[in-house]
Amino acid sequence: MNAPVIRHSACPHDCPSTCALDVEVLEDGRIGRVRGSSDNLYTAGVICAKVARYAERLYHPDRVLHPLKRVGRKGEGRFERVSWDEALDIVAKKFLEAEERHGAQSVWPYHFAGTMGLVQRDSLQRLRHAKGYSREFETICTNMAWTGFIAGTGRLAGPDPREIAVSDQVVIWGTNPVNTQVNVMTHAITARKTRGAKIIVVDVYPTDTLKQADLGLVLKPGTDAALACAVMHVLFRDGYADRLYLEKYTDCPGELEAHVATRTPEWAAAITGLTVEEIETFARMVGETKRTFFRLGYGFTRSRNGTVSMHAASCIAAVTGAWQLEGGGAFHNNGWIYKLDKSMVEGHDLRDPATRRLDQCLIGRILTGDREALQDGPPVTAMLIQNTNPVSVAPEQALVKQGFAREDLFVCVHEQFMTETALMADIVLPATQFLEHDDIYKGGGHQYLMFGPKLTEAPGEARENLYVQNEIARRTGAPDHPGFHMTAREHIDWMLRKSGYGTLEEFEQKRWLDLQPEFEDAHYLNGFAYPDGKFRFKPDWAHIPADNNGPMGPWADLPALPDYWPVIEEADETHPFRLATSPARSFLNTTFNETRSSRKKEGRPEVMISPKDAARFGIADGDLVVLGNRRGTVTLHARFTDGLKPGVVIAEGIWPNEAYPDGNGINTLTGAEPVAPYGGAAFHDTAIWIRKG
Ligand SMILES: Nc1nc2c(c(=O)[nH]1)N[C@H]1C(S)=C(S)[C@@H](COP(=O)(O)OP(=O)(O)OC[C@H]3O[C@@H](n4cnc5c(=O)[nH]c(N)nc54)[C@H](O)[C@@H]3O)O[C@H]1N2
Ligand SMILES: Nc1nc2c(c(=O)[nH]1)N[C@H]1C(S)=C(S)[C@@H](COP(=O)(O)OP(=O)(O)OC[C@H]3O[C@@H](n4cnc5c(=O)[nH]c(N)nc54)[C@H](O)[C@@H]3O)O[C@H]1N2
Ligand code: SF4
Ligand SMILES: [Mo]
Repeated sequence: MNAPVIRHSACPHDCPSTCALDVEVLEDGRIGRVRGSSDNLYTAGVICAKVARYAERLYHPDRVLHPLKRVGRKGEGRFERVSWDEALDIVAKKFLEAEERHGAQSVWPYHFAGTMGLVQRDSLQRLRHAKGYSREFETICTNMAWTGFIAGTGRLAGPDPREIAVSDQVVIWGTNPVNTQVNVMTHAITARKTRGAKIIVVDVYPTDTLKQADLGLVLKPGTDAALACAVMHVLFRDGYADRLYLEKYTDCPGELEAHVATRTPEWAAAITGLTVEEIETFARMVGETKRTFFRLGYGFTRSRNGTVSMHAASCIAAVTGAWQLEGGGAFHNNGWIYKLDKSMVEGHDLRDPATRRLDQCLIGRILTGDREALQDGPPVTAMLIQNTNPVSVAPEQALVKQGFAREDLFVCVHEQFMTETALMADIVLPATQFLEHDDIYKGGGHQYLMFGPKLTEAPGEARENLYVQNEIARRTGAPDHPGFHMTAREHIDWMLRKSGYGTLEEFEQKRWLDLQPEFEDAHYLNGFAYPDGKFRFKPDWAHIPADNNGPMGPWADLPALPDYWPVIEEADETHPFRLATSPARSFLNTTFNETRSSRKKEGRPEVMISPKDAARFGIADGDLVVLGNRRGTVTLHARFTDGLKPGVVIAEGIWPNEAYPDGNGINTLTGAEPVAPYGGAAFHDTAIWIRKG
């Protein structure tokens, strides 16, 4: 047999690393091993284990291969094979019926980031806008983090992430890159090896990232802003603040200094559960090492005060003036730099801003008829779901399941696997995986725009998202639009040309485009992205330049200056524990739930609890325990874990509901109420009680 041919792609998953991939294509056209491209400076030859073994997911015996029509009761799991034509005709008929009965807004196309491909993911918008279906306010992941970061800087961008490797100190805050974005570790370890850089990690339990740190801070969930304020207190107190920088580049340094004067390490210790010494040490390390790179993750923003925490952490770099140095500053995501023209893919000319934009996280309330969540509009009676698995990942899971069980709700799920959402569908359509279709990807955690071409044939009758979107448009009589007649490659070519990035042919040759802005821009040396060029310690919370539905949640009470904002779901006598639902290494949300190797590595659903806390409730290591709150209960096994703060428990991963003895997944416990000021779900901010099962 000949040696496999190496072709190139990009990882399509919702992971900030968006790795450049070298893919073995075997003689028979099948895919072999997947590796990280070593000539991509961010990927630098390293990818996570779950994607390295992607063939397991591609050639999985459980892939959906044919269109299916439900024959049993809802959710019973009995389907029969039908043709694509028959399936799509049923979908079109049901959508037209819904439209006739309650208006077009009773149809809710629902998607997220199962693929991050800009064509296959976002073409759903074109269908939605063409038909006037309800829009989707995409809140499940980024709202608090992005809003909080933009609050200070004015835009979602920062220093070149590759500069981590030339930093003298890397602060990895509220992210667990060993699990969630392995390349951050690659560059941080390079800095450690080549420059003796220190690595500091802030998390709520001893993650595998934290265990590698020179200083690992385990604090109570939702208290990061207190830590940030105390750090700034010390920086001002001990002369580490860069006063020239503050004067030139920030809005109100004097007010901030006066404000944090009372935010002492003692004050923060009482809130965070850290020792005064830990806080002083952290602050001193940050003060003494100006070239510090703050790599701010999503995890610490998934709390009811998460936006404030992100903003507070980003303020530290402005106090030290770390932004001025290569390898210094704060980075969260590079969304702003790409400036792609997506008007064709998304059909912007068809968009009617008056159409309601339903909050994705409120899907449970929406499907169970909550008037406020429905924005006083018609009920949702028909859905097309692509790239997401709400019957596992959405908060208020009990309501979500109740909603999907409605007999009067028609659901079409386009999927690669029989997910728990697909099981609730009336029609299931087989979807391609990324190596079976063309797409274009932008890196959130780096600065490359990348190409992911079709490299192999899809199995069975699997078809790409674009096909389904275009066919439903045609069969429901949507107004015509050139976007409905273009192939994925034509869409990519159009997007590149219109954005000033050349042609698809050139892009394909280059494999990626490095869109890193100039140093001065990336480090905001030409000013921050507000009209006066100043970083905001005091943001105008109702007018952050971020995508939003207008201010929501208790936004009017947001603290003016960085502060600990006590709106989290505090523990109390009846709910003595705080639960965070951190990411599992071998799953990506629920993707890879289906592969045997990932299932084996993750074992079983467990809750990490400190032996001391467990003893108080008569719980032994490995016992079945019940976690509960007003939203429901979850049964799973206890795992003794050292290094947790008292009263804090961690459940890693989004396992399918069915993996739990009582069929209730972890999101049974998480809440959906929008976080201020622009929404999002507080997945790591849940008060619960625990008892022996
Ligand atoms: N293996 C794997 N990789 C993934 C994912 C996955 O599920 N598994 N998910 C992908 C997706 S969709 C995303 S958005 C990214 C997210 O990746 P990250 O930015 O890493 O964010 P999270 O996964 O939410 O959580 C990161 C860490 O934050 C910690 N944390 C929780 N609450 C707090 C807090 O209050 N303070 C602090 N300091 N830390 C806290 C958690 O314990 C966790 O270790 O990862 C992506 N990559
Ligand atoms: N408890 C708890 N819940 C959470 C989180 C948490 O930290 N804790 N994290 C939240 C976050 S950050 C996120 S982003 C969400 C993510 O939640 P989801 O977006 O639902 O992510 P996945 O569970 O990975 O589901 C993606 C689905 O898309 C499918 N898919 C992939 N590619 C394609 C394609 O090309 N076409 C089609 N039709 N389908 C495709 C996959 O097979 C998979 O079933 O979960 C959230 N839920
Ligand atoms: S680290 Fe993230 S982007 Fe890289 S291969 Fe793994 S899932 Fe994909
Ligand atoms: Mo996410």
